[in-house]
Amino acid sequence: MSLPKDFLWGGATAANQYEGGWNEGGRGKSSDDVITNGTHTEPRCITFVNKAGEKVKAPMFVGANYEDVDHFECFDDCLYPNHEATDFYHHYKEDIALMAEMGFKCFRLSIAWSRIFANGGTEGEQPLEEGLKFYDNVFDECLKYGIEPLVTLSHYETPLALTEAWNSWADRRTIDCYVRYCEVVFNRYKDKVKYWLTFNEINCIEMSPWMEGGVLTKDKQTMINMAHYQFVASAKVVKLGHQINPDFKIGCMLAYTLTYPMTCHPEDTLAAWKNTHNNIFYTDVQCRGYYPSYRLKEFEREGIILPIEDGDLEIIKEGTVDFLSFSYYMSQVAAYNPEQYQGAGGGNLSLGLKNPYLSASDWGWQIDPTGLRNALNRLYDRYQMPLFVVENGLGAFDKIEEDGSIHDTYRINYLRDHIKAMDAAVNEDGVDLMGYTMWGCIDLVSASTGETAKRYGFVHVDKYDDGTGDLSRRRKDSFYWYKKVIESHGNDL
Ligand code: BGP
Repeated sequence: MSLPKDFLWGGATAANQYEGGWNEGGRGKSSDDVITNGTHTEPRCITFVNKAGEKVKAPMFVGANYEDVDHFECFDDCLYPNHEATDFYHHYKEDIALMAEMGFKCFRLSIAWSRIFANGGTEGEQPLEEGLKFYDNVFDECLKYGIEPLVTLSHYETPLALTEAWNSWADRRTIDCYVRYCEVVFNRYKDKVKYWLTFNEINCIEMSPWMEGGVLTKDKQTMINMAHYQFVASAKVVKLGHQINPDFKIGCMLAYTLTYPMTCHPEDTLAAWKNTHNNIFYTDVQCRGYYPSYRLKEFEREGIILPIEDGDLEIIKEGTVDFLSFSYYMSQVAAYNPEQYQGAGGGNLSLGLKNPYLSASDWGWQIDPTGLRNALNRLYDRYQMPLFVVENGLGAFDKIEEDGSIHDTYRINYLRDHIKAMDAAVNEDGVDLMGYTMWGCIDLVSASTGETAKRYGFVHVDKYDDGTGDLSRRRKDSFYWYKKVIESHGNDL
């Protein structure tokens, strides 16, 4: 069997982890410019000076309170891997040529909002021509090779000026800034870009509000306010985009986590379902256009109040997305009595319980290709709208052999099994799937740990965790393998 002829095969990246050039072209700082590198076990930190004048490093996933911050600062004794990242800014021609050599039909990237509006697009601020020109060049380069750009409007970075002004997405005023920014890029690129995503992994708000939108808080009410503002912003932008170009396809983006019950104990099934609800709450709103009852009940129980203003619910209803995109890396296990079981361990994300039937990556992410078929079916059953796998891949240590080759058979095996699962979902189960952009096609910086040693790419970048490396590019074995896969529409695996 094979995947459809117009299937969008390709790779995915994001400006915060790939682009670099953080202080060029008038670009303003983003929330990612003040996070340090981490390791397997040490978390990434947000660095700032507090009201008492002390230097603070607050773990990114736990955060700090906005009230504690006097100002953000980069400290001399810390490394900030996102500043240079893997330097797409200066290598875009070379990188896009490599993508074309593999036969990419689609390249997912994000626009760095603070490259367009250094201060986030506050009232009266003018967009930066140099930033706009950079993405013109990037899109022209893609189109030259027949590669369709897929653009994420906000991927894990927000102009730091908005955090400094009012704690970013914790404040309603950020909606207008985002809409202004989107209007500028929609108008500028309306003849070059057709596919857009409003917020990367929007459901990560409640795990890391800093990563998702530059918000410093530990408070659930603040996170839910943030979610509501992003829902309204996303819906407004979907409507606006369709006015600017009716051919635009604008999607949402979910970090999908398939959760299994640990046993067939009915309470375990409920525990797994609760996890699933937490996960798909975000797509329920963005794809169906209203708040689901299970979450409204929870808010009522916990005294959380949605900051709804006149017109918000109508906007959310009218601005449902055209397609649902998601990332899929692993599955999880839940139990009603989790203390009885061993955790999946590894990394610094919450990974749930250990699944005895699966192996895991070096970062403890439990590898589950069949779970992808399951995920595609569940999402398609629930929403009946086109799906797009915009992230999937294996973060692994790579070794360069003496002759310069990199034999990443583990990566090929991972991707092959996941592509087979997609094929089954499409050809046996009838799922409508638009494409597949594997994550980190050219090596880049890890979002959760800040490491470059956690590599995903078909192309190796000479860049290391101590900041050294000449940034040169090198094809891995998987590069040649993926080229064959695309050429054969997924037949030759
Ligand atoms: C997703 C993010 C990406 C990416 C990927 C891999 O959550 O959208 O930005 O980084 O996960 O995660 P990591 O980089 O932590 O290995």
